[in-house]
Amino acid sequence: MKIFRIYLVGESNSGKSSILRAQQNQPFNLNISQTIGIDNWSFIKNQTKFKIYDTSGLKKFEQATIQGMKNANLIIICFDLCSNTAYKDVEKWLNIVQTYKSITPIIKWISNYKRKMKIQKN
Ligand SMILES: Nc1nc2c(ncn2[C@@H]2O[C@H](COP(=O)(O)OP(=O)(O)OP(=O)(O)O)[C@@H](O)[C@H]2O)c(=O)[nH]1
Ligand SMILES: [Mg+2]
Repeated sequence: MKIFRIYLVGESNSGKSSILRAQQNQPFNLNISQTIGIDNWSFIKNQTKFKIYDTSGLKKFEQATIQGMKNANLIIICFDLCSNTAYKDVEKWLNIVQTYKSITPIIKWISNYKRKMKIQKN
């Protein structure tokens, strides 16, 4: 079976684990704990195993994230659009990805801004 590895990267608190929880159809949780190291979760579709790696945004795990994402087929840079450092954060991760990946990755930026707005209104 083919394996397709997806890495969620970005600063701590950018919402990586929350995006993964949404993918798993789990309810939103404001008290979600910080990721330690790298978690992974997988599903099978079209005879392909999709493995999603939920990395920690903490500085002390950055090297582990960099080593892991060298095997990625897709890297998703997550950021918190409500943060005034969002653009800097994305730039930092873009630089890391471009420095350490030997091939040009497909990079997708995800913002869960709309969901944030909805929650803040309630
Ligand atoms: N209001 C709101 N809060 C969110 C949203 N997404 C995530 N959060 C909250 O932001 C905090 C951080 O979310 P996480 O998903 O743990 O962030 P993370 O990127 O996995 O963080 P690390 O594991 O430390 O790297 C948690 O309290 C979440 O509940 C959102 O769309 N709206
Ligand atoms: Mg997390």
